[in-house]
Amino acid sequence: MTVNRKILTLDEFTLQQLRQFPSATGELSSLLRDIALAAKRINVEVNKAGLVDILGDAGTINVQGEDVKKLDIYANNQFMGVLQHGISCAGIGSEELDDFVVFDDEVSNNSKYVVQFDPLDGSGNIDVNISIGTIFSVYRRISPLGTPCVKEDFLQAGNRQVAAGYIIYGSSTMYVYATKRGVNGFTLDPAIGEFCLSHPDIKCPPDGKVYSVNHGNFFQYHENIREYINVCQKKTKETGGPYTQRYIGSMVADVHRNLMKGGIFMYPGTTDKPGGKLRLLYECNPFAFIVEVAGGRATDGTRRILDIPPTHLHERTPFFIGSKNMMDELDTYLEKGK
Ligand code: P6P
Repeated sequence: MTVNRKILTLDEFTLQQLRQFPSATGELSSLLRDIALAAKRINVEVNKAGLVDILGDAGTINVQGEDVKKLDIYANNQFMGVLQHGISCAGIGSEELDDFVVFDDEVSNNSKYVVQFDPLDGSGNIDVNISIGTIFSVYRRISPLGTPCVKEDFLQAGNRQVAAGYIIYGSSTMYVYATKRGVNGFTLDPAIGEFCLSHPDIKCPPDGKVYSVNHGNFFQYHENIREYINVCQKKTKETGGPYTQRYIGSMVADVHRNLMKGGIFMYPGTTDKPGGKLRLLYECNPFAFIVEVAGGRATDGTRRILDIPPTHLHERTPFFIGSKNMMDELDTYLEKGK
């Protein structure tokens, strides 16, 4: 008897994927479900941020030197909690923590994966009700099973990711994750408290009409980038435009929109921040993995993001990501004068 299930929950989907690989241990599926549980708990708090005293600064400064919002801490602790008490994760790296955390218990030391995450990206937007998000990246550890994970487990290039994903807390709450087999999106159904498959096999359109960049930094960008931005503004129907500029200061929301509808997101280096602002390990690598699996591209302006060898946990990189043909056109400007 075939069971007709029009709407698959995340649990059912991951188990369905697992059944296709009888030799799989189920650790990755379990890890993805653990992340979903933490996301559901965070979603409850995000949705009532204006109603309870969880809003506003926690009065502390994080390793990035930024005011830490109480939700940042709550979100960080939720992810650490589910991962530490699961069966799949040996340790974590987080935007909110100075160094990586080794769980160092018998089950964790025998777990195959380590996870990097930004628990609540765009948290500066919490107080003004703009969409925010969680970003995560999963690696198979390179240190021997049965021992505590080590720093090298967290400093692998992005092309070694096993899975990556994000949760966007917006008009609805969506959980999007990629493995090498594809990108799938799940929308939270509050009625049953489950993420349900709503966007199977997401593909990034090869072309788009949206460019996302902080124009306030325009005169701090390299001249080749300024030239490309001017080209975006001059696009006509005849040249694949007109383009629209959309930038809401929350990367998860900006990149999600461009992934779904086509577009390009840019956070270039500036004269103030030549190395860029965004973090390689837990912001750029996960999105680069997701967008590449969906057919798009991601670079630092010169190198493929996924090929950059990390040197430390919180390193920054210039970041360009989006529709393949838009990225290819951007490259023609970035290569000038090289
Ligand atoms: P700016 C949020 O703080 C964030 O890390 C990303 O989510 C966002 O895209 C970017 O910074 C916005 O930075 O300098 O343009 O305000």
